[in-house]
Amino acid sequence: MTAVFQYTKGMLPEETTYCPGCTHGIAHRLIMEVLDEKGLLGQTIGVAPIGCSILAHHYMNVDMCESAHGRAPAIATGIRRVQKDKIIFTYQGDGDLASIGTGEIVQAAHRGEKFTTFFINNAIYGMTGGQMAPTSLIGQRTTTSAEGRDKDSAGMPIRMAELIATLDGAVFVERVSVDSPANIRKAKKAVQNAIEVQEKRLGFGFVEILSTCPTNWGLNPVKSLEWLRENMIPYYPLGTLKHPGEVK
Ligand SMILES: Cc1ncc(C[n+]2csc(CCOP(=O)(O)OP(=O)(O)O)c2C)c(N)n1
Ligand code: SF4
Repeated sequence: MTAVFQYTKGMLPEETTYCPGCTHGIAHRLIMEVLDEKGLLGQTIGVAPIGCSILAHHYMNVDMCESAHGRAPAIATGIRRVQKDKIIFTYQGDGDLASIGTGEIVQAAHRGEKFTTFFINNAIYGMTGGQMAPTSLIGQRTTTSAEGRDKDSAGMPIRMAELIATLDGAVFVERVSVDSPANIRKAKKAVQNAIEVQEKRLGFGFVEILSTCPTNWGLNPVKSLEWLRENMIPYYPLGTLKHPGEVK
């Protein structure tokens, strides 16, 4: 019998703390599946963020390090300087990366640090109860924007992939989504390409993954996927923004 689906050795057999329908789990699985398939689990060091994925090191079967809020790129930079042979990645939410850690991610990309960042954009602060994030959409109701995000007081939602793509040190930048099987397959391809870029040490790699937060969006898992598709993708267009051309 042909196996069509298998457990990946990249994930530890732990029950996660994620809410039902949260797509953090899909993002974890994709990254760890790629590392498993490439035989890189034993050579990888991940840096976990503050946020709902703070316990990513409990779930991912690679060496991992925890970082203070937003500081994962600085830690990954330090690890890269002393661990030249390793595959290194950061895994960060939008509050972590696009708010408190904006300086760290911009400077790491600018320097062309040779690691990969997986940026989970769920347009809200998940762990702390649903406050507005820099990525929350105009009109989006959050606990700190009860009437909906207002452009005049909060600015427009920040498009991190576009911002990072302006920096010369960033060589691979792609935005993907995990809202449907087809998009999940494309997301996996982006993860594969980003890791290949790092294996070749071409420069900084950034994969933005549009994700859901059913709990703080106040929607069930299926409606959350629809909300992502109808509201996030039009503002955060999917696709490759930067590609070094040396990977397939
Ligand atoms: C310096 C600092 N400021 C604020 C916090 C509180 N805090 C913890 S998680 C979090 C939000 C995380 O949101 P995000 O990065 O979007 O991840 P998600 O939980 O949505 O996956 C905040 C504000 C903190 N831990 N440290
Ligand atoms: S609060 Fe949101 S981001 Fe956090 S685990 Fe629950 S659904 Fe996921």
